[in-house]
Amino acid sequence: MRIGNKKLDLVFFLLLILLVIGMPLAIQMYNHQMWMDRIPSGAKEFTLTGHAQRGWILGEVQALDIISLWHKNKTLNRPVIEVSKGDQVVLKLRSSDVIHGFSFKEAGIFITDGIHPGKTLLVSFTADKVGAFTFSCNAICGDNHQNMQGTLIVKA
Ligand SMILES: [Cu+2]
Repeated sequence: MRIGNKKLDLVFFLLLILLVIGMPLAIQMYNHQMWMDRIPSGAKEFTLTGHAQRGWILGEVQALDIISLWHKNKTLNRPVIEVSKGDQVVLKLRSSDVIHGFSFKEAGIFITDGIHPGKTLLVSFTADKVGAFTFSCNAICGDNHQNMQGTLIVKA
C-alpha cells in the first residue's frame, strides 16, 4: 500500500515536471509556427521591446535583464533600424512592463489597443521610401513616454 502510493506520487511528480517544462515549450513552438506562417520569407525581422524608463530596446528583453541594463547605463534608448528600399519589414512588438503603444506614420501603422506585456504584436510594411523616419509609443506609459521613440532608416 505504502509503496504503491510512493510510486503514484512519483508518477504525479514526473507529470507535473513534464507539464511545467512542456507547456512553455509547446506554447513557444506554437507561437513560432504562427509567426513563420505570417512572416513572408525574406522579410527583415526586428523585435522591439518597450520599457517605460528605457524606451524601445532592440531585441527580446525580459524585465529582469532590463534592470541590470539600467544599472549599467541609465540613458534612454533610441534604437535605429536600418533597412534597404524595397525591403519587407516585420516588427515584433513587445512590452517588458506596462501597456505600450506603437505609431509609425510613414507606414500607416497606428496601434490602438496597446502592446500588452507577455504578448507579441506583429506589424509589417514595405519600406518604399528612402529616408529616416521616426516611430514612437502612442500609449501614455510614464514620464518618459514623450521620448519613447526610435528611427527607421531606409537606404537606397
Ligand atoms: Cu510606451
